[in-house]
Amino acid sequence: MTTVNAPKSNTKVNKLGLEKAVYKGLESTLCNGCGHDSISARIIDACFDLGIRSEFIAKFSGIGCSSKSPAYFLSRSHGFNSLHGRMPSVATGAMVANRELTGIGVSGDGDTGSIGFGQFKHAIRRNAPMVYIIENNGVYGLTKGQFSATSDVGQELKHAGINELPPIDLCLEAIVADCGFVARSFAGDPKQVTTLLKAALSFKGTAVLDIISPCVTFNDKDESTKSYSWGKAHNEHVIDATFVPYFEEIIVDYAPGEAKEVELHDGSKIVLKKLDRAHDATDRMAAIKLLEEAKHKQQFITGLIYINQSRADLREQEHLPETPLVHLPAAKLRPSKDSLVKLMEGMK
Ligand SMILES: Cc1ncc(C[n+]2csc(CCOP(=O)(O)OP(=O)(O)O)c2C)c(N)n1
Ligand code: SF4
Repeated sequence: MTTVNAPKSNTKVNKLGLEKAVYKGLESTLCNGCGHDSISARIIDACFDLGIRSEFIAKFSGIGCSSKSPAYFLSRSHGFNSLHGRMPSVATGAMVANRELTGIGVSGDGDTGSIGFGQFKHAIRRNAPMVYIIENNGVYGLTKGQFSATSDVGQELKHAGINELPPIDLCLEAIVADCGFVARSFAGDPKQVTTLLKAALSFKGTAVLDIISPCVTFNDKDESTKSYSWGKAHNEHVIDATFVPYFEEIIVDYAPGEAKEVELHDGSKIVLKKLDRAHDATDRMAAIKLLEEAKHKQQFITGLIYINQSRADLREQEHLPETPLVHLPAAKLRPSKDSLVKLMEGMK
């Protein structure tokens, strides 16, 4: 009998021994060049680099081109494509039911800033454990180019006319709602998006990541703050955030003394490098002021804008048992007949 050795593959594998291809999804049906596809690619990169097991990820979305995108990454994960604006409540329920899962919610600026605005605020208020990604293109892409709640005032769109309403800043709204992780990036900045995604995936409460994601079909005019050209010209990095996973060697490429380290719950660290603006991401009021100032200058600040790890997440608030609720037998989950009788008696 002869033994044939399988040819050794030179393809890079992660700490689980998995190739990046394992983290991919279906072929995208979005327009060529859509910023949402770049974000899907970054989610694949981040999960591959971190060595996350796709089977322990649950992807959630609402309705929109952005909300279609979970089909294009992590095909081995759980997924729920919910109703328009309803992603946060579906994700909240699933995260409570199964504490073993890491949640990734993908939403649009319409899905979050318009119909789902209340849901967005309440998920943050509860500190539902999930990465909440807003693929922000300042337009309703799927329904062909209406203004969204983040469209610029005075902006003109072919069919919608001129927008007279001021935009909602979703990072500002997240900080006001007491979100413990608020970051903004630009789909065309792969390094920063991947870094922030890795940090967000290691955060234990709601981590909001607002990513400017140009809609090449309905909102890519040079004067739009959500276009590629505007993004490239006005993208001001507030901090250069370097994420260092706990299971890898710590590698830093900048001089000691310039960095500020924030330790995340799982032992991994995020190192913040102050650039020309001395922004302290742990200072809530400074973060609000920064965003307000940027709004007036029509700039978008990118990087980790605010971090606060002191809030208990929803699972802690609910005192969930170690065993995920989905694995508990019905007898343990349902109140006993006696306790229900007592409850009813108490209401008489
Ligand atoms: C209850 C309800 N209202 C309206 C719609 C129509 N609708 C579908 S997607 C969408 C907006 C999508 O915009 P956004 O969330 O910004 O995502 P994008 O397509 O730009 O990625 C709207 C209004 C719907 N599907 N359901
Ligand atoms: S319409 Fe816009 S948001 Fe939708 S897929 Fe095309 S480029 Fe992307």
